[in-house]
Amino acid sequence: MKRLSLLLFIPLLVVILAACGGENAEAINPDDVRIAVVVEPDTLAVGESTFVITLQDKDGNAIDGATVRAHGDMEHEGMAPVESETNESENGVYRLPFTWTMGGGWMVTITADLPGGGQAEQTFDFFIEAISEDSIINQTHNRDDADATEEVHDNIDMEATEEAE
Ligand SMILES: [Cu+2]
Repeated sequence: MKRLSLLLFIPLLVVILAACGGENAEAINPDDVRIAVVVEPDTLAVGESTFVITLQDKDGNAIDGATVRAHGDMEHEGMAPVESETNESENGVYRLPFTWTMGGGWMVTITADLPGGGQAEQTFDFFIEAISEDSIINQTHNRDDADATEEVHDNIDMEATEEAE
């Protein structure tokens, strides 16, 4: 019974120490930082988008207080790189505006200057459709809004009939 209570006490102590450690902003080993990126909207097309970047340590704890940068290059030569930066985050999630200036293959390097010093970096590949984001939204809208499309067709038919007379 004594051994059991000791076993319970040790994890509790670890939790308390971990909670206190946050205030000291202990240096995080950059090799232990996990960088995850989701792009909004999820349709990858020319135009404005947002990188939703999550920073976590090796235990899955959110990392706030970093400065996060995106540097995007196309796979071919002769394009101006696209850059973006933020130091605002919530629960380790950083939102970074990013503009895809051309369709094709992109390499985006996400760099995080960590709060305790050090830098984590990871490169992600994306393929961007040459059509604009707006045209994709419009296509989807028309498909979903079948009634509106039918109305347009009705109008066209009426006009055609009038012209014929
Ligand atoms: Cu290009």
